[in-house]
This record gives sequence, C-alpha cells and structure tokens, in this order.
Amino acid sequence: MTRLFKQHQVRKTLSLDGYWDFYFPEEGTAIEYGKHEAGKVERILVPGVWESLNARKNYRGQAVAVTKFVLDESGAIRLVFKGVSHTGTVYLDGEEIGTHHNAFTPFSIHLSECSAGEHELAVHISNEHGEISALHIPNDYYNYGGISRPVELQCLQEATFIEHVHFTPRLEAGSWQADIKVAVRNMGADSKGSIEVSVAGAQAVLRDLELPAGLSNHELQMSFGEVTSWTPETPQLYSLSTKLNRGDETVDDLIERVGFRTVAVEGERILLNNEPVFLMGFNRHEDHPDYGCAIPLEMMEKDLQLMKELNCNAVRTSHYPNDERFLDLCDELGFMVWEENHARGFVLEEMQHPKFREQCYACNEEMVREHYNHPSILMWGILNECSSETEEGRAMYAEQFEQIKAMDQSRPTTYASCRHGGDICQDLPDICSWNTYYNWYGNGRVAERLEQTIKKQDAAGMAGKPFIMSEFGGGALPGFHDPIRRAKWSEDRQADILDEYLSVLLKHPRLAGIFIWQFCDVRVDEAWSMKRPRTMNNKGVVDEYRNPKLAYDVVKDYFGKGRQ
Ligand code: ADA
Repeated sequence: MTRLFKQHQVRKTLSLDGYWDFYFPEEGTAIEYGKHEAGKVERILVPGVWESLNARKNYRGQAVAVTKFVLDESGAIRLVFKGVSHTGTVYLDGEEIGTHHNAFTPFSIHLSECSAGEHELAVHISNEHGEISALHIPNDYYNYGGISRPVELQCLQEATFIEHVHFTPRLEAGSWQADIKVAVRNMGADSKGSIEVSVAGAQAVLRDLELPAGLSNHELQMSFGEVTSWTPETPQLYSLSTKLNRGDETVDDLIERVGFRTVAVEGERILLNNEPVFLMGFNRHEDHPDYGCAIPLEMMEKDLQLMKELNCNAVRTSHYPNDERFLDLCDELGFMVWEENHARGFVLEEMQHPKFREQCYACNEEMVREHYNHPSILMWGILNECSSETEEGRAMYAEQFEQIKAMDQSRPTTYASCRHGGDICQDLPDICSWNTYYNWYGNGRVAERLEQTIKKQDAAGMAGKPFIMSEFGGGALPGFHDPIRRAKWSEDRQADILDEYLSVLLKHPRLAGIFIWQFCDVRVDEAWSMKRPRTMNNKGVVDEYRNPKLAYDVVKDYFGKGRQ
C-alpha cells in the first residue's frame, strides 16, 4: 500500500511490491546490470533492505534488483519509486530509463509508450559511501541498501497526466479559502483540456486550457463554507479530487488529502490557525533492527501510538524526509511535524563535496513538492548541525532557504544548530532551533546553561523569533542500572538527565517547542561504533524494539502535564 487513501479512480495503478530478485556480486562490491545474472541471487521482499538478511547485515555495496510486470494494453506509463536506498539506476527491458540519488525522497519515471505484455524492471542499487554521495556518509545512523519504500506502476490513459496538485489553505476574515496549483505533464503534442477540482463540497473548473508539451502549471482559488479546521485535537482531513477532462471524458485524475489550517510565526510564537502552539515531541529515525529503514506501516503506527501514550503532539523527522505513509498517519492522528532535508552534521569540507549542492537541491525540491499537502507538516528544516559558523556555509544555508521559500511560502523554516561558539546564520530561518546536550556531553546545569544560550543567541539574531530546543537527551544501555544513578549509560542517569531538562524547558517562557533526542535506539555506522556502544545511538527513550526505558515514565509524566 503506497498511501493510506486511494489516489486514483481513473488512472490504473498496480503495486510492484512483493518479492524481487536481488543479484549480489560473488566477490568485491561491483555488479553490472546486464551481467548481473552471474551474481548470487536472493529473494527480498520490497519494500525492504538487504540488511534484513543475516548474511547481508553488514554488506555495503551494490546489487541489481529485478521484477517483472504485465501490461494488459499498450500505452503511456509512470513508474513511481517512493524510496531506493540510496542510489538507483532503473532499467526497463534492458534499457536505462532513469537514475536517482537519495534514499529518502520519491522519484518517478514516465514513458509515453510501453507495449502490452511482460516487461522486466530492474534497479541497480548502491549504498556505498564516497564519491557517489554527498548526503549518505558514515553517520550517527545507518545507510541501508535496498528498495526501502513502495513501488507503483501507473497505467495512463493518455500521454498527458496530472503530475501534482498543491493545496494552500488561507483563513480570511474567519472563512476558509485556498490557492490550488495543478501541474500537468504532457508527453505528446500541445493540446487542450479542462481541469475540475472538488474539495469539501466546493467545485471549480478551468475550461479550455492550453496543455502545452512538457509541464504546465494551472492555478485557481476556491472559497469554502462550513469546514472543520485541522488541529491536533481535530485532525479533520478532506479529499481533494482533481480531474483532467477532454470534453465530457475524464482521462486522468489525482486524489490528495488535505486539511484546513494555517501556520505562521508571530514574534516568539508559532501560530496554528492564528493560535499559539507549543510543540512537544521526539526526534525519530526510521530504523528497526528487523527492517532497517524500511519500516512497515504497522510499525510506523505503533511508533505514533507510543508517542501518543507519551503525550507528545509533535515529531521531527530527523534527519531526512520520511515515508509519506508516516506523514499520512501524522495527518490522521494530529501530530505536528517538523520535516527536514537529508543532511546531518557536515563540516565545511563535507559541504564542499562536488555533489553536495545538486543533491541537496534535488532533495529539497522532492521533499517540498511531494509532501506539500500534508497538513501535519508545520515547518521545513534543512542542514542539521552543518557549518553555520562559516561564510561559505552561510551562503549554502541562505541559498537553500531561498529555494524552499520559492516553492512554499505557507510554512516557516528552521535548522537545528550546534555551533554554539559562533553560528552566523540565526537571521536566516523563521524559527531558531538549538541542539544542546548540557548534562550529557558536558556536566552543566540545564537552568544555567539555557540562560547562557538564550542570551548569546538572542544577541546573535535569535531575538524576537521562536526558539525550539531541537535536541537534548542522554544515552542509556537497555537494562543497565546504577543504584546511585550516577553512571553514564545507565537508564537511571538518562531518566535524571531528561527529568532535569524537562523541568526547566517546560517552564521557560522563551521556548516555542522541544524535541527529545530521541524516540528509539538506532543502528549507527561502523565508523561511529567506538563512541556508540552496541554500534547504536542509545539515546532512545525506548530501545530499538520499542521497549520502554526508565525515562519513558518521566517523559510521559512531564508531557502529560504540559507547559507549566
Ligand atoms: C546531534 C545530532 C544527532 C545525534 C546527536 C547525538 O545533535 O543532530 O543526529 O548525533 O547529536 O546523539 O549526539
């Protein structure tokens, strides 16, 4: 299942999930498409990662994944990959048809003609580090290999189809309006058609539209009568149906799910539907020992139910765009989401990787374009803990914020900084966010250190803007207890660290939100293993199997009481 709702009634879709044949090289790390059948074959369930096989637990390299599908009728098609980890080149019947970098954003390939009958679809996949990727580097989480999110075949009635629709709600004098943008891709010759949009009982039609070859954008405004606003307490969703018509015939459609809500920043507060909100939640990685980053839907739901039980209202998708089914669940369950692009902890030299700019640009574009309609996403984040203390780094932060604002003016922006010594980018985002580990990496007192951070960063450009504590926490090895609660890595010490933090943060008037680092323990790269016992980042409040640690009840209690 690629989404939690049906996206098409007219366009035919076929899931390509299921067993795929993965060919691995016998020795070394290289395998070539075309000669792959000489390799060793394993069947892997898609979505899935090869690390789910014990024999491939530590395999970093390449594979060729192959499946077959049958087309009943010839015609235009679209292949949609929701996530290939991390770089994939796609072949249809032996011919290269596309390539994509970055595990955490979807991509699609459209073809104006594909014959009826059986076809072979193959993806040459790599999860290697080095030249190939500026974003997937050995990191404090694991870069898995595989087809980690769903794959879908779409059979188009014509070579013209609705590529995406963006819905932007506005609240004007107490009544809801919306700006709607429809992007139509025409793979054939210039033509004409009409677009019909319906949502929440309202309808609009754009008639006699020119649909030139390539991509064309069409805009309209709509007004609404009685609708229920989307809030964490009332996460009301509406179906937005868009049809492409030729005369009386509907030749293509796209259904999205939207919510009526606005997000704004006013002084130090974040406003949802003009009311201040306080974000209280976790940083969450997509990670599980059995599934890697290819978390099944049921597991995503379980994570969110646990977060509900912990009285959270928010989640940060650290450190990359998440599976859209997770975002669908957040929309339904009323979570407020900070979604961010894929970049963690780059020093300047890493930001100067020859592919960094282009890969970040693509990631931002795909993230905003594909996740635009989720009402749960309240803000876009970029470049967690990158080089915001240098002029060169600043230029990249500025450029990426500009790129995002050009695509979406309806959401505020932020980035999580740890450059306490000399961050020079605090003027760039709408919201300033800081990662601090006052009583973990250091032994400071939270109350005192927080005042110092606020004073310093207010002077450096944070004054007058919302301030989010985007990370804080400490590590605990599951089952390790220290009766006198002093030992680092004990569950007791972790519980005390969070207790001290939460007692201070939830009382402090300057904060607009807090995100604990982190929800669950996650696997890290081998390169991090010497500072990460068990080769895991152990700062989860639940372990990697989601079993609660001592800190669980502490957090539940504080979040239950909320802001003091
Ligand atoms: C950083 C970083 C996280 C994680 C954390 C930690 O703040 O953003 O990804 O590495 O530190 O556990 O130290």
